[in-house]
Amino acid sequence: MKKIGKIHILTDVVVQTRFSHAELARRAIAGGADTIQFRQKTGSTRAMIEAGCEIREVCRNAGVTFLVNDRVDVALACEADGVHLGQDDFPIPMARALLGRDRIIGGSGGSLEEILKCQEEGADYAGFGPVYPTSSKSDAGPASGIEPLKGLISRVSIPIVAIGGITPDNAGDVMKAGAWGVAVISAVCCRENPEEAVRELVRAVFSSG
Ligand code: TZP
Ligand code: MG
Repeated sequence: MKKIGKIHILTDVVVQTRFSHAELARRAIAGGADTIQFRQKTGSTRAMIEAGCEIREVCRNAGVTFLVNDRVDVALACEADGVHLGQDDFPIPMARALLGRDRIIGGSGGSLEEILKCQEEGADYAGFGPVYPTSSKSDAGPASGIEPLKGLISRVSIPIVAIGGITPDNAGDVMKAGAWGVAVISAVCCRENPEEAVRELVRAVFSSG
């Protein structure tokens, strides 16, 4: 059974430089994160594999799902539980051929069309966003708000993870809109105490029903 968690924390060492990827993963898991997505856009492949393997150990010891953003090769090298692929990344069907049936493949989209494409191509879940304004992704489109999120959830069958500007204050609203879970960068990585930030998110997500 694939474990697609509800609290996806994306590790990021650009929006903050105090903590390494593995340290962010450790703190997020201590706060209750059930999925860690390793997100590193620059640097050598070797450094990515080293960081990825370190996070994999942290996640494996805690029984937490470990996904790699963008890089199917790094996911394979680190024996990750899966990958998260955007519209311009590795094509989902080709990733599936390499990763096999059992690993998790998440897709990303900012519109109903893109999310339906992820579903048709065999994604296990899709990240939809930005739902709220974000400064963590330079090429993110305009924020959708809640209504389009709700609308698309009624049209797709795979779990939808909301992303973009998610905080403990609005996480309950996206869950009420029908999201399976939330994915967060700055509201955790940039907080003075990332562990406490995840605890607040967990409370908002699980008390929204
Ligand atoms: N995809 C859509 S918005 C976004 C990504 C990766 C950035 C989310 O970051 P934050 O800081 O949680 O808004
Ligand atoms: Mg990507």
